[in-house]
Amino acid sequence: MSISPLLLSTWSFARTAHEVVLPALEAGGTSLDAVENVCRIIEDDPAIDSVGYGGLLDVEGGLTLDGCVMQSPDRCGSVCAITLNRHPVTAARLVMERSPHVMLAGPGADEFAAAQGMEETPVVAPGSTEKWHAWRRTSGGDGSPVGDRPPPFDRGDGSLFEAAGDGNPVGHDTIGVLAIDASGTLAGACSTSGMPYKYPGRVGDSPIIGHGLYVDPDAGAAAATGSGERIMGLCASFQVVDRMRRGASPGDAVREVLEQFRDRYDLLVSDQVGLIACTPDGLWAAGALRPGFKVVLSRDGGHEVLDPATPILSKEACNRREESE
Ligand code: SD4
Repeated sequence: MSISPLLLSTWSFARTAHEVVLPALEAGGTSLDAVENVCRIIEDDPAIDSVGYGGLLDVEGGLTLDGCVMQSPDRCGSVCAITLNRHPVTAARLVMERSPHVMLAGPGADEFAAAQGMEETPVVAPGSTEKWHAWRRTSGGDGSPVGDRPPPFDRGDGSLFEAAGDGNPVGHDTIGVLAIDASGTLAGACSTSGMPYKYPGRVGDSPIIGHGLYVDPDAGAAAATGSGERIMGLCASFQVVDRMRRGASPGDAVREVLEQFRDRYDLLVSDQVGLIACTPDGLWAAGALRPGFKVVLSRDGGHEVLDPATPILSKEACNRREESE
């Protein structure tokens, strides 16, 4: 059976990458190549300060990148805390295809990628260093929280982070991308520079199979974006796919998992979680705890930046931590 290929990504900054990658997918390319290539384009863009080159630094001025790729429970790969090149999803694919492991971390992951032929590329963009210095001047530079402030609000034009006038970012976001190719094969990938000004060594949900990404070839695929420390507590992507495996629609699966975030955490104003999901036959859904999340959907030669379904929480409910204090 021939399926209409589909690309679905988190955040509007994915649109330009979709415009490059969709034609190849529709010409018979694989979903695995598509998700890797979407991530590579975003990882190369120094204007996107949450992924790859251009990612915001850690508290000590270093940059570590995380990413993963998945086709099925027995075909997945991941790297975290790499520092020598800006393409963690490519490195993760190499782990999947050329190693007996699923996940490599830190120097071992860098060494493996280099041994597989990945060239070193500059990872820290000049703009990231400038932003780090500005943050040091205003925050004290000790990694202490800069206050609870709203998460990023995607206006749909591809830009997300907006310094709040004091050099401090207002939140974080990452690229999660799901694809279906003409043969009906699913693939997903996730790539991030992690939380801005994180403690060195911090790893979030994005490169961890089942947290930032999960793909079951028979049931569907899901990816998460937002507060990694929240997403990791609920195995969010696995939960979405597992619900679909047991018969839920993508929309119901996304909504039920987001409701768990609402019900099981005392959320900060800064906490946002966005989820995307699709089935092998092309049904899809997206949702978020709060307004401000957008997705890019590409199929039949066209691209749309869309608001997901109504956010789970009202604005008032999102602020409940403040209300309780
Ligand atoms: C993380 N979830 O490291 C990742 C990155 C991010 O939206 O902010 N994603 O927490």
